[in-house]
Amino acid sequence: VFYTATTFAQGSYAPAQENLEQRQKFQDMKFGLFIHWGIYSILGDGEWVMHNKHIPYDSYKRLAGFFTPQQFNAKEWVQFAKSAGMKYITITSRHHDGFSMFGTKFSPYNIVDATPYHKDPLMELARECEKEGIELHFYYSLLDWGRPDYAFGSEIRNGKPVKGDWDSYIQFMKNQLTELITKYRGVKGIWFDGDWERRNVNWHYDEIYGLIHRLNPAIMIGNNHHLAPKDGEDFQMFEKDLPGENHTGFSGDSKIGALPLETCETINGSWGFNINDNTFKSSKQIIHYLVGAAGRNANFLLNIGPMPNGKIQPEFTDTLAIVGKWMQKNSESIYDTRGSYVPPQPWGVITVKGKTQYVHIMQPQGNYIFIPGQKEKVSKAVLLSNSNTLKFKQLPEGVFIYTDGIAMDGVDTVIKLTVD
Ligand code: JFZ
Repeated sequence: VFYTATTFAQGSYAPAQENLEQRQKFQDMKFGLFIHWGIYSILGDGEWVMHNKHIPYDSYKRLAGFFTPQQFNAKEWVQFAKSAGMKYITITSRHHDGFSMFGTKFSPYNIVDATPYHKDPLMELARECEKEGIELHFYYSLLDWGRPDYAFGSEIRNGKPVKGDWDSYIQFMKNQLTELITKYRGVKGIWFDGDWERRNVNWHYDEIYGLIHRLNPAIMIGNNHHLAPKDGEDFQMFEKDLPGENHTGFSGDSKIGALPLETCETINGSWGFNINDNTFKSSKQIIHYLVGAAGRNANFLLNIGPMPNGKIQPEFTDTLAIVGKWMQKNSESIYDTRGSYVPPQPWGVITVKGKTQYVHIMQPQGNYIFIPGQKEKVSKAVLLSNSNTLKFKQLPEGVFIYTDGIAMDGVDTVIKLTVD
């Protein structure tokens, strides 16, 4: 398939052909693993612990001396993602605490130089991902609580913090992003975050995005700024909200645009490891989120916070094993699909792949469901689970599908429609 640049053109950024192809691949993958892991994980109180507990930067820095994830095993993480049915991993390369979880020449405050571990887990992950056909994306924080050139807390005037050295900070980010893109072969995306902390500063996105796309035109750039997509971005993300929803209150400006969509959500209530968070979502809730995202034409990036020793807690592995089993039976209704033009219904959503439409009934309604505004003529309706045919009636205003007498699935009853 050939996608012209104008299909997605916005502003002055003209995505390269390999970028347009990557956007299709990105949308085909549908399900990814988000990982928040850093020296904050040691305290088991989330990735904001330094800020929330008012820990001075110089005290917080000592955590690096205790970071020895002896049980970290890239193979295990990649297999964990794969067996859950995930196709990509987005991991924190550097969060707001400013600690680099990768080997970098541009800051001594990194996992190779500042911890007794002395190894680069992101390099191991990159190699393993490439071997296993899993895509790797890097989360990268624009906000930095500790660097003197960023000068957290400084007043902003004329697009720059009054204190610090803004030019030096921007250059630092460019240097690190160059490392992340050129040294970690196979990286396919950069997930920016922290813009919202300094709304009136000049982030020099034109230069930063330009640099990334020069180094690798296929790289998918996304930014958790909760605003309309900016020139140079390749996908639009929604944090803790399905596209079109606004539960968090900060997706207010996030009108759905023309770019590929992604929504992220946590497996419990925390991004980074939180030893006191037992608000685990059920496998059913996670499957519903995934299906709900797919029906809204979006990827689902599900977050876990691994423990400081490098292990993933059993509550997460247990839940995702169930999700993986569901995917083994139902993934044809998820991968490579796009959301239907029929909006989400009280009973669920529809995903589309060519002449096949997958009707996902997540909230059974009684003896039938109604698909309003179904345009294409339906020639056949079968249950995905056993291929049994279902009765249906098509009217100009939509299609009735009769579900009486069929065994409804407790999670998601998938009906496969063949359309003309
Ligand atoms: C950010 C991070 O602060 C958080 O630690 C995590 O990495 C998450 C994925 O992203 O969280 C946000 C982002 C935006 C807002 C609030 C929290 N916001 O716009 O109010």
